[in-house]
Amino acid sequence: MTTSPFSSPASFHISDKIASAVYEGLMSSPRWLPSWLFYDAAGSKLFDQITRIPEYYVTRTERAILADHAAEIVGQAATDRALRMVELGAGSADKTRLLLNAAVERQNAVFYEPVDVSASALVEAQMRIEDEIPGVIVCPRVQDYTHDLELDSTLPSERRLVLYIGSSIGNFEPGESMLLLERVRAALDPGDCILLGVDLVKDEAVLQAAYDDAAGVTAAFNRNVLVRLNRELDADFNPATFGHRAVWNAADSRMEMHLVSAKDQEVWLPAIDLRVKFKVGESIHTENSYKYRSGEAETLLSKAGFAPEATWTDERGWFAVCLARVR
Ligand code: AVI
Repeated sequence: MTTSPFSSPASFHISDKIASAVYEGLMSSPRWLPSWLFYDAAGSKLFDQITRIPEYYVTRTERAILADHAAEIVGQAATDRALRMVELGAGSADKTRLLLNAAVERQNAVFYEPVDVSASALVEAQMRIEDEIPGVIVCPRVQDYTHDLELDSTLPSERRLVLYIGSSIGNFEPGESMLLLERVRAALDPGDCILLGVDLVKDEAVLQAAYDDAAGVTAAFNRNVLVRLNRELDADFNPATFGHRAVWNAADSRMEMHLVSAKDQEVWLPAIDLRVKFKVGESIHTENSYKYRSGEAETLLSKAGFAPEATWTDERGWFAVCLARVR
């Protein structure tokens, strides 16, 4: 039996992963929390709302690119073989659907392998997709692709296309995104492909609005992390006393989200035996969202062992979808 470094009442189950990440982040200077903490049930719902707010151009722009080029992307990835699609994350709904539809049109039936840590998200994706697109056979895989990725071998008549869309790569630090792509590459065979969606550097005002929308949905998404810590670590954060701040960090080419304490205050997190004193104006850094310059995603893919083959972008040059093949 492994013992947790954090003591907690038997009735109060806490995940060691959350406990140690929160402890480390809140003890650091400046303070931070990992952005994966956003995605509990409420946070995932809020993110879903974000994808539909007028200022958040990311989802809409990528969807338009995929809608325009799905058949071409699928055809180029497949060459003369049958495509098998893997998605990192449990299905980005209508964007994935565009590619699956194109694959079904091309080859009548397609295997779709969503990879996610959440078994329930996978079941939900499987039911939704099999229901909506006849011809798609869903093979869910419960795995944490941020740590390891294992795929079964394919038939000689098949080729894999891994979808990593939605600018998800942007939430990883540069070293981590390289490791992630190398891990994907190692799980694939020569000739298999990856489709990577990256958000591009653009006017600061556009970025700022996308991460600090007028309706306050992103602010609620950011604060929800404190609600989660209250529930899961029995903490006593008052989320209303932390302001949402979104800033463009030009030097590091990333949008940052912070939670800024509106007053001097002390927060108690009994489950990890931690008291944190915040000064007014002191912040918790909760997310980085990296934005790429033209050609940078291709360079990253190249360094990770892929040969970039094609990039599709929108008219404004706000988002790029890159197809690259394992050498
Ligand atoms: C999930 N990820 C790509 C989003 C992003 O844009 O970095 C998360 C997000 N954060 C604030 N708004 C959306």
